[in-house]
Amino acid sequence: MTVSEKSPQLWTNARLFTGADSGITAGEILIRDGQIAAVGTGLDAPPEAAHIDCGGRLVTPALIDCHTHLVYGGNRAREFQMRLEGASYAEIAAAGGGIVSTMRATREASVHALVEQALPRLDSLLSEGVGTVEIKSGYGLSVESEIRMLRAARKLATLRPVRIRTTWLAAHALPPEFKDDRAGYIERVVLAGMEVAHAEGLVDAVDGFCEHLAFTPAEIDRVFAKAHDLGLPVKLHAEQLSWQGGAALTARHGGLSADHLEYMTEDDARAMAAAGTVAVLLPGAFYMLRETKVPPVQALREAGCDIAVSTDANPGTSPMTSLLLAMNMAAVLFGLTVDECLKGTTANAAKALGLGAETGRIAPGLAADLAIWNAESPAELVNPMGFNPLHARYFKGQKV
Ligand code: DI6
Ligand code: FE
Repeated sequence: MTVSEKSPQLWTNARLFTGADSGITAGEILIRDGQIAAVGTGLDAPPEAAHIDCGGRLVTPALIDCHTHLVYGGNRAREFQMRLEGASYAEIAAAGGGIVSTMRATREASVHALVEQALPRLDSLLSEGVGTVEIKSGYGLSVESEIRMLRAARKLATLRPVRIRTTWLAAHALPPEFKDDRAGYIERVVLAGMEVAHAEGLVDAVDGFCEHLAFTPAEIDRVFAKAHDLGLPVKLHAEQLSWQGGAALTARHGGLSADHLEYMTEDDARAMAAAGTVAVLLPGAFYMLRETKVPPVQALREAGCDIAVSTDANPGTSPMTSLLLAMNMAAVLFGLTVDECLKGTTANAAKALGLGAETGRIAPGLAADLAIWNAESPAELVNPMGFNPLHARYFKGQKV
């Protein structure tokens, strides 16, 4: 049976992980106009409603990857090989590698080429039931090429059934031409470019990399102040390799999320919880860098901080395009529970993007972005490594 976008649907015989509560419940979903109209049992459906029998399968909100660098040029496989053969990160950087090598390949690529290179990565995410993806700039490091990255990100949303949120991350690294002029880079590229990109409707949020090898809290503070002037929400790569105070800074600015967080403190967790700033954990980067400092998950729980999980898909430190694998790694490496992993890729990931009222839960009024799994319980999604149990994905009520 074909189900048109407008015709109502009654899904029956489902095991629901709603994202709103823990665990699963047996239930039904009524969908109208691409939105969830009702959730429960014994729902009243209009006579014209299409009936979809879920066959006792697990149904979750479509997954949300809330931190990715999916758009970039080239790859860093050769550098990976060099590191395996004993080269240090510094040697590779000195030989023109690292973020700067991706910068060069990204600057050389047209919007079309960036889209073509990103599509297979996007398709990898979507094939696992993802319905919303955040994509950052940050590999162009000039106004023009950062904007090109975000145009490519927006273009992806016209080519696939997916919701894309774009993030201005010009404060990712200092390009070589500004090596001796940090303030000039912030002023003329990060801040000025933010304004231009925002005027073109390309920016949903503003991010930065706060780290000894990237930008200081004082520099990020300026970036955030500009974001506020433009009415844009902020988020930050914080305490990934060392403690810098970025998480607390983000909380002070009422940020959507602070991400990575291996080196965060209990005070940071309390500040983030009080500000409603989501803690986004990125086990792919932890794994690739062979990091040993685990983010303080118990402190986040005790503080009442919402936790999300994401791929951090990027060519250098997390060349991973599987959100299911990210969940498995968050469980095994960081000690998250199955429930935390699922909430972290649905309800809390939506909150990290400011989309909590639009998607990420199975609740009335939200988009009917849903995933049906060949599974009976959420643990069956988190446990396997490299296995995809997706049965069907729906985007705004349409099977895709
Ligand atoms: N944190 C990271 O680990 C990456 N960016 C960031 O903000 C590094 C990205 C790269 O090496 O290309
Ligand atoms: Fe990142």
